[in-house]
Amino acid sequence: MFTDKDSFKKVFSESLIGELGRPLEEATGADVYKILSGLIREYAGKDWAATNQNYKLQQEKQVYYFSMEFLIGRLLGSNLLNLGILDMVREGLSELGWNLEEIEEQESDAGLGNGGLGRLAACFLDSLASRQYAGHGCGIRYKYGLFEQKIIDGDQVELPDYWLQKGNEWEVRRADKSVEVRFWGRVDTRYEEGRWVFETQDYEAVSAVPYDVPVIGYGHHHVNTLRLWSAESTMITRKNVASKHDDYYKFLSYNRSVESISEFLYPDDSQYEGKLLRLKQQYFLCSAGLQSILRTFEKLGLPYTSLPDKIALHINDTHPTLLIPELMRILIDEQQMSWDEAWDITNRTVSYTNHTTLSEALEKWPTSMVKDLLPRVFMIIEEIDRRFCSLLLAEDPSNTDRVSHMAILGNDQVRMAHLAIVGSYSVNGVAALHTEILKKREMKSFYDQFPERFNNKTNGITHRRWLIHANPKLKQLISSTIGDKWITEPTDLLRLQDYASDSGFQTQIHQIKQHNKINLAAYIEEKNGVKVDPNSIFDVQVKRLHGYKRQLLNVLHIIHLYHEIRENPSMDRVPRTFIFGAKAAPSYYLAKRVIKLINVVADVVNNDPLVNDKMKVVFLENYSVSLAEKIIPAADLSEQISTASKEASGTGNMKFMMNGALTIGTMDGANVEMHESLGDDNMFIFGLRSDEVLDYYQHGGYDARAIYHQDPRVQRVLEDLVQEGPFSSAHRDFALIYDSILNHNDEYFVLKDFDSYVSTQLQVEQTYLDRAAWLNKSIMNIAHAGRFASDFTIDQYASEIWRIRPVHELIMK
Ligand code: 26V
Repeated sequence: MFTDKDSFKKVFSESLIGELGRPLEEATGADVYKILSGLIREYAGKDWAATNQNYKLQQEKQVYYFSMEFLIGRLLGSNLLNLGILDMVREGLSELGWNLEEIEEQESDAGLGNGGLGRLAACFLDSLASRQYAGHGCGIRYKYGLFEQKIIDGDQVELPDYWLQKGNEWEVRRADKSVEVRFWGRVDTRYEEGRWVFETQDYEAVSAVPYDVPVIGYGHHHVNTLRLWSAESTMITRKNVASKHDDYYKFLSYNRSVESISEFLYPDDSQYEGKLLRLKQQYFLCSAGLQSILRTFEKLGLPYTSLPDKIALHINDTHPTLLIPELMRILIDEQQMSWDEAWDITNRTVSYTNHTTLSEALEKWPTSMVKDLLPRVFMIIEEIDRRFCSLLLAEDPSNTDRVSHMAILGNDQVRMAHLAIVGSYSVNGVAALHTEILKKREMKSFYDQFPERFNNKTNGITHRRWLIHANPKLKQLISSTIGDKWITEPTDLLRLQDYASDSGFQTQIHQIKQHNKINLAAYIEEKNGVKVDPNSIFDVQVKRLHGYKRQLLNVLHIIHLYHEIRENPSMDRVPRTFIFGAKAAPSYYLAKRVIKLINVVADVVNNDPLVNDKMKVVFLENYSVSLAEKIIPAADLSEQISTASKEASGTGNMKFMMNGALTIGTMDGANVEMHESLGDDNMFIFGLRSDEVLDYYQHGGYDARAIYHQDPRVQRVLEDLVQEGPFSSAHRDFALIYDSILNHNDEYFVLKDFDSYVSTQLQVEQTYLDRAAWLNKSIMNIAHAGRFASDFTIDQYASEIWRIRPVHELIMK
């Protein structure tokens, strides 16, 4: 196709003419993006085919990562990088008069995820391919991704994200690989030739059509597949449409209901709601994914007893847990296996990751809903539950409390986490602290029952997207200082420790940070019309908006600072720019009030000449993967201030660290492990520890009002939320926030941690004044970030959970 810059330029120009009939001079940015991405897909196509061919020949064990979310963002840049042709293409385009970074902006973000869980799935796909594992993604091709956020008058407004409008250059529709998924109906049970036969009648059939996206690994011509399923009406139903007028309308309405299955991503991150359509989506993913996997498996010509040797099925949180009864159904009803045989295979094939201990996020489906929608699957869940409960009872006949506490079915609900644990051979948490909390508290009885299943896999991030692609100047500097080895072995970044106090190196780190800050400042001015000072501390909190993440603590500190500076305008304070980005679930009213509060505070602060040269506040709308890539490289300070015990891991914390930001944070999630590497010298830790928080939850004893009465600073900032004044008025009503703190006893301990947060922020300022000291810490952060590369995490999943090794013997181009 093309092998160097000149042949690239030639092929590119010819394709423009050949495919769009446009000469170079007349091409638009959109044309250039379309042709370029098409060429790249074709370029990777050979490797994709070769990888698949090799899997077939070697009969390699395949891992399938089932996830309702893959927050992959844009693919052009990361694909060029992983193919090793980024610089060549950038230069070639530049000689043709185009800037690659601007062309990248033409691509819509694939926002098929809510937050951490979905982005983790995307980082894992990148690492699976880059480390040459046979590991694929299995998800849903939502027509609408996570809503687009607009800020109007300070409020969040949600707009549909029709990301496919301009087409998706990376996907390939594979209609020939469609499968049928069945809903509703009733089960006929009969005894035939010595065994029970279960047959579902009068079901509604839906056609699941896969769209495959190549997942291109770094440097090895290794290309895996992300298979995203789309729901369509089946041909059979279409043919069944009689000429009768009435049936035609019935068909149209059936068609609409079918297509709604893959219509949109549920935006309610961390908040469970028992919606029928969501249950349909989950079963649709599990059934379609599993059928296509088993088709591939059957081509190997091996008995089903060898399934666990050839296939690993991983479920990302409980959302795809129906995989367990669905696999049982296929093995028993279609492969005529006995229960015990089927259970043994299922139990040795499925593994599960837990991503949260928030009780409001635990999925519990109403039994009647599962029973009606999936009658045969429900029978199997009942049987799994019956056997599990009798096992518990046999072990400890007097302890019926334990049985009802651990049962899969209880209170007319199907408890998905229980089903996931009982049906899997591995259950992992996503950071050391989180896994300990699962074992000792949230899932203690299951840990006591199956201790060998529980393990920790601390999350990671792909350094290719989050450092090499997002921060090319930093990448350049690192490579010219310690060589390129860190690119394939990220822990080699540790060698940067030797340069932490080197003033020449510090200056270069500083210059890169300034360059990134100037770029972000330009973006802020363009989007928000606010001029910010690139010499101020860029203090950043970007993540989903949730009570436990405590954006409120950050805002209360800003209000406090505002008062301090106004009272004493000549006071010597280091200028700060507070930057926020966050989407709130559309129905999470309190979270939306916090967005409004941030915007109101921003408006007041940014327009007050008394404070204005010392502080600015900006809320960047529509936080997304591509926006994160602009913000994170420009951050000085990373806010990771969740109520200890509540943030399972966090992954934003790792991205900031890798880009040289210092963290102010609680001892929560992966912050604990960051602190283990960095020590007190290189991280700002404050606030309650998780044990203290959990003890308060268990035994009570916290009184938010007492703090309000003791601390005049707290009183002042809280009264600002409800008294007529700079921040509040009749149409700026923050009484709900005030109530949540004082009348509902501050569930997330904002007041309790306020004092230590304020004093730690002062420490941050003092440190920033000493530029050499700050840069030293910044370099130490980059140096220790290699441990949090997802390549490392994936190696652990591969060897300890999935039992697979990298595939090195690929047929090369
Ligand atoms: C939950 C639900 C509940 C049902 C409705 C839709 C929906 C969508 C997403 C979720 C997932 C919430 C769990 C989650 O995202 N956890 C985050 O996982 C990250 C990756 O492990 C981790 O870093 C974050 O700490 C954790 O909050």
